[in-house]
Amino acid sequence: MQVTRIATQPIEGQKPGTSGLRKKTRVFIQAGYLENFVQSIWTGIGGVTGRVLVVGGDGRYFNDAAIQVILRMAAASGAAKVIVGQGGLLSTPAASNLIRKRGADGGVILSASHNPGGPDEDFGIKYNMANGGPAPEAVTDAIYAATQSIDHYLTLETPDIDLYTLGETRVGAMMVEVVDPVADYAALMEELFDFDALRELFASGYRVHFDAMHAITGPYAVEILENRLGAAKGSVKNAIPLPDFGGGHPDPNPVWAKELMTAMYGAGAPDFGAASDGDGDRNMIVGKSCYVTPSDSLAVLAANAHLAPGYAAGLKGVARSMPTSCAVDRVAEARGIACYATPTGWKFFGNLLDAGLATLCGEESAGTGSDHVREKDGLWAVLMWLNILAVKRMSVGEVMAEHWAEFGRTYYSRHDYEAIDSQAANGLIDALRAALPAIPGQQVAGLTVSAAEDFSYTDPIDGSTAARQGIQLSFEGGARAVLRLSGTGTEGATLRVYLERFDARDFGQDPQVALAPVAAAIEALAGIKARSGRDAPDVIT
Ligand code: VG1
Ligand code: CO
Repeated sequence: MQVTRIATQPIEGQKPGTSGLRKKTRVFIQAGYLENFVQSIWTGIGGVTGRVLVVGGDGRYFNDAAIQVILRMAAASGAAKVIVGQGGLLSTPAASNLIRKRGADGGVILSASHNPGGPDEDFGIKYNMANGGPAPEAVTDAIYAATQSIDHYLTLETPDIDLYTLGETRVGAMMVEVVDPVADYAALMEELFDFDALRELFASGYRVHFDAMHAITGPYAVEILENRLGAAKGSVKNAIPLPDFGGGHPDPNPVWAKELMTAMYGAGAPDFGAASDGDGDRNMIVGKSCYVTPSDSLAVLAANAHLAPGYAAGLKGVARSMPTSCAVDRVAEARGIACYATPTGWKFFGNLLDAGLATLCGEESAGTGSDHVREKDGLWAVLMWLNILAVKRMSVGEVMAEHWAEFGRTYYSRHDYEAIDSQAANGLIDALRAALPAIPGQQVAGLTVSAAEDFSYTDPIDGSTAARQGIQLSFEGGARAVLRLSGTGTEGATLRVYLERFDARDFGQDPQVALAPVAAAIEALAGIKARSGRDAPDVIT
């Protein structure tokens, strides 16, 4: 088989964002677009000669074709072996686990995660390191630099590789091993959670509604919840991964997982509801008429993790992204463990997990995970919740009531202004940044600003820094707001406004009502309506 050298030139804009490179599928399928980026990954990581990689994706449109390109290019550049999920499928946490379990040098994950899929929607690609976690900024910067000077890529002339038959085949000098995408992941979950207790729970008639949103977690959830744990057949809804996710947004929140919300808030609701996203790393938890915000979910898991066998020894520490609510901080304080605040994006948790400084991590965007892999993990969070509920013999609502009674409630909401004009969005952040020194002490809409900063982070392990990670405004009395621009969108800019307010006594308010004063203060300070041209957020979660 022939290695071919194809001349190319740099393509603008191949800069990885919060989680890899995401673009419209139409952009990705242009001749040379994916190839340029893949060759730049090889360059950015110092080459793939002799290396072992894991490759898989969430099954969205272009997943299979992209994997063929990557396999040819890995072989042409001298990789020793690629381990690929059958049918090209791997959830993000399962890929992370495979990299770790098989001692691979890294992995390539194809997904635009919670973004919709299809020819007119989004595609994405990211590189994960030997620890199973997303490449840190030093590596994504090197990859981006390579995209700016690339002049050729290497590929192998070979027919399409069979991704459906399990086992090994040779492609040139490289071995391709097709593996069951679910088996190793399911085995890991059995190590962490009390499957006997969960089987008993389901045997007693406990009902779950898991919405896989026609994305990657379908096969994982059917195998674990229905086959191994005995949840009723059909508990996993929308279980077949589809290239366009059935036309939906595979983003597990009350807006996009409407079907689940309707079931959980209706008459005869099941005991427990959950959903995951495109690539299986996010989770949404909802009890009977009781939606759990991701920030609260992280706090509840931190307070109760020791009830699951894999965490019986307690937690070494916890970490949250900076915009995630401070609910988990209160648990950490009460338990006497450290709590770290990092910039948005799972890559910032990697060093804390590797160094044993944190056991649990979470993000307000429905991402929770632990040191069992180096990615957030949707189904893991679902099993952790179920394990806790099985031990406590409580409903989700009872667990929340107990939690707030002990730690107080942090009302929380995120307001997204999607696909607004990029210049307007940057103008808004720039103006706020420029005004920061003068903001503390100001009275706005009845609230007094106690601190205002542009968040920057220094990694406690390697000393790397990340600046300009979001404008954080704190108010007297324990309210806080964060404004930042999304790094995963593919159209214009998306402004995210994160709002929180602590209440030690009153737990029964509607979050939007409880947070209205904070939202009003932010509007007064940032002028979102005028600058974005929007009267209200597009998505409130
Ligand atoms: C969003 C979330 C962030 C998450 C990232 C990747 O990023 O806010 O918390 O880590 O998506 O998640 P941004 O830059 O758009 O705010 V996933 O599940 O889409 O890989
Ligand atoms: Co995801």
